[in-house]
Amino acid sequence: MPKPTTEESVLVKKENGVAWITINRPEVLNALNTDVIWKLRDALDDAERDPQVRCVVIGGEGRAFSAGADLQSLKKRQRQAEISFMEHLKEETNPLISKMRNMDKPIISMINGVAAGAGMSLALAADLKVMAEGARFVEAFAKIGLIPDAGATFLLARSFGISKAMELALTGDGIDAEEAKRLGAVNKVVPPDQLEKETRILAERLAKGPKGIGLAKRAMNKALVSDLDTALDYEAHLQEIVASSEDFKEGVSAFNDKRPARFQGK
Ligand code: T3D
Repeated sequence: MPKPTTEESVLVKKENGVAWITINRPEVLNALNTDVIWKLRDALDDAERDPQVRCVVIGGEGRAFSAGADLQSLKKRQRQAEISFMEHLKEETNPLISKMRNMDKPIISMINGVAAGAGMSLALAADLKVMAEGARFVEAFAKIGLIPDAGATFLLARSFGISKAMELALTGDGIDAEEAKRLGAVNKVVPPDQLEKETRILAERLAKGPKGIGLAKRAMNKALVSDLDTALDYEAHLQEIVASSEDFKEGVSAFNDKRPARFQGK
């Protein structure tokens, strides 16, 4: 599929080892069109390659995180009969979700407001979630006649438990931040005016972490879809790799010297 280019629909800034990636279409609650999806993928590819970046934050500009698929451009594409959902998902959206789960750097979603449909999937695909009080998830697919996508069928039950996940998937209903936290789907719920500060504290802490963080993410995600023996084998394999890292040497030295470790991510 052609890779369109529009300026500024996704903003990226890098500070103190953290890449801040912001969807910037506040007038449509950061709805996801093809352009945004490609730009998110580019931003993640860049963050993955950049050795200075050791943690990523994904957020939304304005009052929403993301309202999911852009229903205006979807309607236009339906009218022009140029939409193959399967092609779009397989070639554009699915690789974005896979990249988030598979890259060896931690990703935090900073959920400032509503996260709906594929926007909810995007938020849940992150490794850690910090959510503002008053923000909410809306599993909007059923309301417009679609099934959950962008990884929702995988992520919902793992985030909320199967009963709530099924309820959300079949009704298209929403769930508020406090309930999402109670069910274990998000890590922190904070007052809106503290959201960026709290996210920054967490992100910069992870950005100072050891190389092992990325491999821990990989092992945890693999274990979600494997049996115990496979998980044990994979842990042993990755531990062998991380045990020869500079950060492991530094971690042990720092412990013995009774000082804080200074990890380099190597
Ligand atoms: O890559 C892929 O395409 C993957 C495929 C994904 C499929 C999906 O994601 S399906 C789900 C698509 N999303 C939705 O169905 C959600 C639609 N939006 C809403 O239900 C509501 O807007 C919200 C619950 C998210 C928020 O409600 P509220 O009352 O806070 O805001 P609002 O007044 O409805 O929206 C504000 C504006 O944003 C409004 O525009 P206007 O009237 O001010 O000019 C509205 O049309 C626009 N907007 C909201 N959501 C979308 C949108 N424009 C385009 N696409 C949207 N999804």
